[in-house]
Amino acid sequence: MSPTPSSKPTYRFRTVFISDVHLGFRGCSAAYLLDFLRSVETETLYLVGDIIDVWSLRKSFFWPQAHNDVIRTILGKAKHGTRVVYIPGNHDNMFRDYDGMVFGNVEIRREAIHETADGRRLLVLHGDEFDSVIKASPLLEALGNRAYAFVLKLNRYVNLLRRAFGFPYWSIAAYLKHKVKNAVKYIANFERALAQEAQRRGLDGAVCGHIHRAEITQLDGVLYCNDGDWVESCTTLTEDFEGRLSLLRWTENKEVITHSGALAPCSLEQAA
Ligand SMILES: [Mn+2]
Repeated sequence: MSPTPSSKPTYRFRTVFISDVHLGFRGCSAAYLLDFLRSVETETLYLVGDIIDVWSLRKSFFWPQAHNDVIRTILGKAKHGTRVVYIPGNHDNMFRDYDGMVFGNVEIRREAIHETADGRRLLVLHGDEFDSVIKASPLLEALGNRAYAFVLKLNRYVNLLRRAFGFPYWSIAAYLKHKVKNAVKYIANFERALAQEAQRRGLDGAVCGHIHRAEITQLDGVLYCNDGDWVESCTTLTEDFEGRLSLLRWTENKEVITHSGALAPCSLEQAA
């Protein structure tokens, strides 16, 4: 089958994990996420929390067409054979009341155990459950406050300008997070708490979201994966059919995040 100009490339995965989409919040990068969802086929799609930002919707109602399209695209996948598991986060915590139920082919779960193609068992959960055990969490406070909303707003304008001048997407918030010492410490504590929980349960690792920082790393012999977010970094965690896990950054450029944190051009096998 030869690709026509209208047909998009399709990437096939065994599993895709996305979280922290924040639909209903102005900072949500729905257009990039839509492009991603329309470009991939996956057997299982985990929605790892903060998919709909109910907190933000309550403050000011914002629901553009693109946000609706994200929901429709996900429900379309659920209808056409993708197993969709929705694990609510803290911004959409009211859905936690429906633990164990199925709506429109979407399974709602408080948490899940995912088994990779190579037999590793991973705890999948949003991660806000660990905020209380981590002392000093300035980043967490920042996630809810006005300064953060301002940074994201600035982020949008800067990137509109960058795009107008032909520069690729660049995240101010992600950059700042890397530079602020307390934020770095909070991230380290969060990652360790998640890894320890997986270890405590005798699992091989954990997959989470919440702190908006994509990562795959080994901590105390346990795998820690964070699928990132779609307000700052536009990242997703993927599993291929051999059980290999990767982080992708999906903007104008499609990149694989390497273990050193550097970005490499996406070299995924393309199945037309
Ligand atoms: Mn969260």
